[in-house]
Amino acid sequence: MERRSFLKMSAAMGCAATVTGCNSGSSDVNVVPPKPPVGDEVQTWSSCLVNCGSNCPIKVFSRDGIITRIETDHETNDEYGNHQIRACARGRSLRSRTYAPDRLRTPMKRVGKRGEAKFVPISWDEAASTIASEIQRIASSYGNKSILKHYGTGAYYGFASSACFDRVLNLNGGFLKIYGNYSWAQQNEAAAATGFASTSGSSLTALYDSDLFLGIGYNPSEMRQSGSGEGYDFLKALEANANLEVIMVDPRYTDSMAGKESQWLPIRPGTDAAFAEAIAYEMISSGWVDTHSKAFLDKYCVGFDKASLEKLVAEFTASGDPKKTQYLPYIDVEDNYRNYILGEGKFADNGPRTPAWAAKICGISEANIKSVASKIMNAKAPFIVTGAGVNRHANGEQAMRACYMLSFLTGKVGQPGVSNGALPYQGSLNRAGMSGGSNPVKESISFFTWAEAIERGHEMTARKDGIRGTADLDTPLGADIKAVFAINSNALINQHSDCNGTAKILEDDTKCELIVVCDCWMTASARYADILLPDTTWLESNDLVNDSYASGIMGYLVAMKAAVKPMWESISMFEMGRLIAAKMGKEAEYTEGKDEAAWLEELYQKTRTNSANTDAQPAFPNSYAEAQKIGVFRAFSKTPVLALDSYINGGKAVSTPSGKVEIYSLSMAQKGKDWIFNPNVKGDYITAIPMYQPTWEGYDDEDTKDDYPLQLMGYHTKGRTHSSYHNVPWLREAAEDAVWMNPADALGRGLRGGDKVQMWNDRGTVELPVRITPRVAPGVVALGQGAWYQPDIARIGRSGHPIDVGGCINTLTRYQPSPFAKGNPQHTNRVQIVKA
Ligand SMILES: Nc1nc2c(c(=O)[nH]1)N[C@H]1C(S)=C(S)[C@@H](COP(=O)(O)OP(=O)(O)OC[C@H]3O[C@@H](n4cnc5c(=O)[nH]c(N)nc54)[C@H](O)[C@@H]3O)O[C@H]1N2
Ligand SMILES: Nc1nc2c(c(=O)[nH]1)N[C@H]1C(S)=C(S)[C@@H](COP(=O)(O)OP(=O)(O)OC[C@H]3O[C@@H](n4cnc5c(=O)[nH]c(N)nc54)[C@H](O)[C@@H]3O)O[C@H]1N2
Ligand code: SF4
Ligand SMILES: [Mo]
Repeated sequence: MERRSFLKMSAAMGCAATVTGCNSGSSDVNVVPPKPPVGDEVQTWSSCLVNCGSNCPIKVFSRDGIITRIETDHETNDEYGNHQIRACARGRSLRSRTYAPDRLRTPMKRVGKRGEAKFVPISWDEAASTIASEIQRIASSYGNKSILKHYGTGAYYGFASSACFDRVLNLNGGFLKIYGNYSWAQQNEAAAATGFASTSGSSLTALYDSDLFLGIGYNPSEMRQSGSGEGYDFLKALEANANLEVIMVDPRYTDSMAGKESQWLPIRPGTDAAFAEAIAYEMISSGWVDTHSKAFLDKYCVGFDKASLEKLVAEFTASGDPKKTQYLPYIDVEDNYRNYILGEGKFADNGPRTPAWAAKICGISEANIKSVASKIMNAKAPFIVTGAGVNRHANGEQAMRACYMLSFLTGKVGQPGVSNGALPYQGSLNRAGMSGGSNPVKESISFFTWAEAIERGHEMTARKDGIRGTADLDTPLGADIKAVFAINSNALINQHSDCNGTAKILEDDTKCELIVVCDCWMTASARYADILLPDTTWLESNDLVNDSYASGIMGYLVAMKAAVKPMWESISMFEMGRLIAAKMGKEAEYTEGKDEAAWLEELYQKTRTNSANTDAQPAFPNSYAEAQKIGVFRAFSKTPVLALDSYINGGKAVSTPSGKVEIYSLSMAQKGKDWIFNPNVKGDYITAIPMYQPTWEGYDDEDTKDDYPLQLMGYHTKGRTHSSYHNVPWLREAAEDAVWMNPADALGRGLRGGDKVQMWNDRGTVELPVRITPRVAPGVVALGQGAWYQPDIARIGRSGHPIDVGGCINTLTRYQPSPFAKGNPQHTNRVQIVKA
């Protein structure tokens, strides 16, 4: 179908075909839709605080202290820019989630073996005094570095957030910090090394001025589903610019396509760098770069060719500045991008990165690679986005950098309608939050290496393990992790790699001696707790929240008001922190003399005052109580934001060591030489220029290909936000949890759609249904991440582990930190599948 006619049809259909919160596109924009009848119900505002990047407002109706129904924002006339921030199917299921039978009702302590999930109820008094005395004991026996506040993103509250636990742990002398995150670890490092932030792309309103969109692993319709989110901004930009050619590169045919694309290029996971390099080859070998963009590359970038690196060496030498001269031993002028792509100089043995070379690796035909290259060269304003799916791989850092290069090779970054390859700009309203206090512990570990640090934290170093904050590259962290606080986190087991391996580390309670889990439901991670703390849910909470960190161009604030009383014995995280601090004799320092209501009023007033000085802020009433009646405050700016505008058009240096966009990354060159890598892990090295890295369990990995012929990749599914919302039966029906397989791969295995299959590798076995569909590339299988790990100890799978009948992808993923970011490669896996 033509893209234009699809857009007309999709407008007519509304969003019936998808589980999104996207808006109807009604042409009669001046009509505010009728409000749902209130009757004798009470209506309050809450918010969905899950980690999807948006915190959508939620309208809650209740009667006699019971939630009767959930509605969404219908408050405006829905004209784009003043549109409704509609919740997706997940947010609308919050009544079921709040009343789920597996809600945690009282504090509990473990009585069986760790992981067996045998608990008995205890009082809040006992929970608080156990935690207080345990953290005091562990800090004095092993040091504060042995206490970890784990990664956790289940609730983006304003003040009743996990920062309450930071306060408690800081009052106890501090804790081990983490850097990076499961979302963007590799791309954050890749972007910083190149000269920008990973979220510094042009705004999607800049797409109105573009004629070519290239989305590499970019799927906003499924991963930014808010009715005012990035998915909606993307849809609006496509509608506004019917001349835009849209090319999508993804192993899966996603909802971001669904007829809206001009071309889908299914690619093999982890091979985007090869695809990008072949496009670069076409652009450079044809002489196009020399005639069209060489002047741009010379002026704004370093590392394209030998001359640019020689110039850099001369400048650094002349500067005498040790901040610059420290890099001189790491610069090899032969190691430049042009040589590499053309297969010249020191790269003569590699051969040129031609489309014929890349096609064999990435699975996109030579003709299609050449056609994309020529479209990029001919475009007036190419807008390229590389999504974070590309970063969550074994070679994520270099794969991202390789894709970023394409925008710079055009020489057009900084011009209207052009982006730099990063994720699009997002608008946001600021709100004040509660500080976690100051942490005297200076060391930090990569978020991903925490379970390893339970076993060998004492010997982990910067050089081998990316530890930060130690005296030098070889000074060890010097402590194993002895206590873990998993606060609104399911990354204790479910969201971390290698569930079976992690379970083994956690089960031994002589290693990690204390595990505290604070959640609202009995999740896979909650089963591994020593002490379980039941939190109130969003619908039972008062707080002030903003639109979160990736909510599209619209910024907003929601003044939440509890619709119902805290259920059973659940209390807020603020109250939990207060109880523990009191047992430590530090209640006054913790509360600073304020109760929840006083904190909320203070943060509201700070937010109001701060925002009075910025543009386009909504008007806020005098008190928080008045704000709660209004509920939602929004601000939108249609003015396009351009990537790297301040550098290209404003002359402000970027924050790389050279101050320029680094095609040759000095920090990567340095770490690539100074750090120690594991020679037994294929792909464990860092290069100064982006290069396609064949890796362990990659497409071309001979070691695992025969046993595990299929590449398995995860994706972020509409049915959940990570593991959150897994326990809502409606959503399990609406978005099937099945592994996607191409008909060509199903044929040889005698599989039919809906069959139950077993999928396994050396790390585990899962059992789940198969969905046979051409929406996934041959040789690749895909599974929505986040289902709850549920090992059935009565049944041992082919891998030798209990079969995970929950269907959690992390039963199959490998714990192997990536070379530079030490991040999570959770989309890189190989598996075999047979009928169960
Ligand atoms: N294989 C694979 N694994 C992945 C990913 C992948 O793509 N593939 N993605 C990774 C990414 S990007 C991320 S960000 C992580 C996310 O990992 P997590 O941060 O663990 O996110 P969730 O799974 O949503 O779990 C959050 C927990 O918070 C709880 N929670 C929700 N609301 C509240 C509340 O109000 N109070 C409290 N106390 N708890 C609450 C939920 O029940 C849930 O147990 O997962 C990572 N894991
Ligand atoms: N519905 C929903 N929305 C979410 C979340 C959720 O769990 N559910 N999680 C939220 C969070 S915390 C995050 S970090 C973001 C994550 O957002 P992303 O990282 O963008 O999400 P993914 O689904 O991992 O990957 C995006 C796309 O990349 C594709 N992809 C994977 N590997 C490759 C590859 O090697 N090459 C190419 N070209 N494409 C590839 C996937 O098929 C997918 O369509 O989503 C957020 N939004
Ligand atoms: S999951 Fe995300 S898009 Fe859906 S309602 Fe919640 S915040 Fe909005
Ligand atoms: Mo994430």
